[in-house]
Amino acid sequence: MRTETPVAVKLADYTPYPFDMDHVELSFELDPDATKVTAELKVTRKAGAGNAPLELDGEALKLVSVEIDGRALTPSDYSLTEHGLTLADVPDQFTLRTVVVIAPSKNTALSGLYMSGGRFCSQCESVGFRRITYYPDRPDVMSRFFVTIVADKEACPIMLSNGTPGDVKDAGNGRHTITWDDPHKKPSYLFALCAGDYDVYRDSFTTMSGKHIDLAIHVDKGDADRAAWAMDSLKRSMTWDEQTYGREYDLGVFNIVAVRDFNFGAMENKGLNVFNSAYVLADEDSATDADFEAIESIVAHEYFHNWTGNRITCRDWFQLCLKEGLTVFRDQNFSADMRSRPVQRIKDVIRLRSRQFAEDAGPLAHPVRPDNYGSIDNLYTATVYEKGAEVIGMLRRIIGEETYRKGMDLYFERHDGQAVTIEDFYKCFEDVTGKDFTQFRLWYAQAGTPRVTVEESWDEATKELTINLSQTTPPTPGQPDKKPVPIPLELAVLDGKGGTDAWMTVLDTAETTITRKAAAGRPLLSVNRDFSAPVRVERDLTRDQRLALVVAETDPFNQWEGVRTLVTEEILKLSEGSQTRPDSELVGAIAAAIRNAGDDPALAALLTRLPEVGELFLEREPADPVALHSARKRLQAALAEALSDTVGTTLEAPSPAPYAPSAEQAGVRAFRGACINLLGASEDKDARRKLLVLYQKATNMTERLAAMRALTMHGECPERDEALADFETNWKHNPIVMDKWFAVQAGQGTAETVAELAAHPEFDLKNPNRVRSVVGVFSTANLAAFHAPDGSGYRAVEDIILKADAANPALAARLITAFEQWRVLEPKAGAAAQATLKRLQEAKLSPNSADIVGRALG
Ligand code: 0A1
Ligand code: ZN
Repeated sequence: MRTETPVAVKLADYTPYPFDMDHVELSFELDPDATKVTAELKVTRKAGAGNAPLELDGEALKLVSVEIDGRALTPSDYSLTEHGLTLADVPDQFTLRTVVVIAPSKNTALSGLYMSGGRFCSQCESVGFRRITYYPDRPDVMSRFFVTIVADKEACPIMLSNGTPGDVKDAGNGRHTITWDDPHKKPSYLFALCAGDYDVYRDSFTTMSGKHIDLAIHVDKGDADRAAWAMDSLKRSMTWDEQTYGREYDLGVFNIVAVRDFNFGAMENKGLNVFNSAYVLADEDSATDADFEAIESIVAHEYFHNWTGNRITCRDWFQLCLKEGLTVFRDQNFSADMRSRPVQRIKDVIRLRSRQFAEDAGPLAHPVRPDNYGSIDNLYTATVYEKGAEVIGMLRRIIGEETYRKGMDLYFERHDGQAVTIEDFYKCFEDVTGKDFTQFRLWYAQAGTPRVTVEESWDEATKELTINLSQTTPPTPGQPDKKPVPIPLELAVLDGKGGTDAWMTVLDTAETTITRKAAAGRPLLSVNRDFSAPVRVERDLTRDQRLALVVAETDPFNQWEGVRTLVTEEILKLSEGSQTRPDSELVGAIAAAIRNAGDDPALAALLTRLPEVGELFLEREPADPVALHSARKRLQAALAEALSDTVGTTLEAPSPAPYAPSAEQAGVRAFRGACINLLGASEDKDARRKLLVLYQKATNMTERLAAMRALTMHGECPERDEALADFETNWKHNPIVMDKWFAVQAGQGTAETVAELAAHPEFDLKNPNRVRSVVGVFSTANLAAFHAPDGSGYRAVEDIILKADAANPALAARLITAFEQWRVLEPKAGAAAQATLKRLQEAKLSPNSADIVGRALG
């Protein structure tokens, strides 16, 4: 049976909820198979709301009873559907009491209340609360929540919810109870409940006004020590938000719970953040530097939501970027302050370009603030998050840091406790600057990545460089014509001796011309420094001009970008056959740039990393992943050869000891990892043996994993098999580490590898991390195999996606987005991808997956 794609919800249809619901009492009698949820809602009709009925959302609930002011209702008093409960005739003020029963143990969608590792846990954003009780499950209905939990003492010694805990009391029959009171009004999506037996890592924090906060991280038994880094990250985040935004924490307790089965990275529930355990647990033995870095940034992200998301929330889900774009911008700046700003910027841009630019160029393109959606879970996109963050970055660049802070202060003061819109946010900046941001807000309304074309000419007589800048934004689904957007471009003219004349211009028309005087000879022009705007810059430069620019460049981001552009052009030439071997002069220049960056090993590591196949998709149509992969490998091998001495001396030196997850040490290990990776690409006969030794001698997970991955780059060989077998033996009891074992193989192998991994006894369709480490990695990081022209890659994932969809629609829908680029692929793969999407469309899909498939096919 074929599923219809969901009906679109439109921003233009927004109407306020006709009732206030300012006091909510919930009571949970926890039982994995039958949890009884009693909800008492104090309801008041809003002035001017007429005689609107009371409409409550509800899904997968078993209704036991409904009462108004203590009077039991009969089914003829209400209308009950699979989406909710409607009471037509209600007084202006009353207490509604409902009792429902839910089955957390059967909840495989991981939305609402579910079980993970034998413990209760909830996920309510965006629309999970309606799977817990009947309620107006929308972010503009804000209430004070009192939550009582009754649970078995032995199974659930710890019972958590939002706010402040009351005393634990005996409830008879081996059960106990607690009531949590959250004094801050909140929407239902920020509700959370976790209960079970945990080990707890505790600490405390004193805020800038001297308030004491109890901090606790709840993890699996035996894992408490591995929460130390997450705790350290949390305390640094709390300090940073005080110092950078003047924001103090506002409850006496802050709890984090780590769960193994989770659809996303983490969730910012008020005072009770729930995390995917992969983003909490770390130690040198089991976690890589990338893991430590991810934990630091996700802990910060969720904590920062306390102000940007919780204290001030979204009026409706179209405003999602109001909290997400802003909070990503905040966490990126936190990470930049904790580590290296240029390195952070480069990593953020790699992520943006590989995920968001691809999204913006395909059938799933949508504005940062969409004006309609089919399935809300599918709105958690790179565009909303990453492009949303870039837009805030441009705002700050245009108005300056101090004014940005004034605007933010006003936003916090004016809208605290409210559910607001992007317009409300920009009004604050209009009020502090006196400027009009109407045109700037086009960044929220227009999809597609703007292209900026740069042309220059030099007048030797007047010593003037004339710069012509023009912009266009390509058409995207439903948006054929685009208007010019304001693009802040950081520019500089460089004299080649370190002299830099830098300035910023805001390109807000289709085209403009600027002239710049130079002191002496023709300077070199540096454009979009620090990636000041999320655009594609097009310049007609020769290879030698680009090389000269790399040498003269004084902006670290653009130095990296210059090398990146050269490397990209080289891979494209190799993949198209216009060149058969990597150009030795170019390879030498790249190797020199890498050696010169030696005093910043993190930057050197980034220079060593060639663009992934997916990033090259945007450069040419049709994209041929197999040819791109092979070209990339050839360039990598040439680079490995040119850098063999550097690789040798780097890896002969010992790894930093004793281990610390600091940025300095991580930088050193990043370069060591880059060298290990070059050995993976190396045609040197001895490379495999060297890699196996590196694997065996590694003193930390970063290098151990890098060596194992590099061995898999060599394909089937005894050394690879030995490393994989050893890793599995050592880590089979640690699911987070085993995810890496699955991911390494999915990232390099073929369709057959996917089939083997899916048949492994530890492959678990119900665990999102495990499914992502196989299917997600294969389809996004192993594109030559995924997009194999014979369709084998697609067949390998199709069945898994269908099975996953039956259990967990949000997970499956996300996996299907890997097919979004089918139209730009070379004809054979393109046709096979399209055929797969059509088969999926004919199958019985969840609304989430049907939404993606329908849009992808267009
Ligand atoms: N607000 C979270 C992300 C998140 C969104 C949806 C989820 O379940 C459907 C879970 C988490 C964040 O930005 O971190
Ligand atoms: Zn977020």
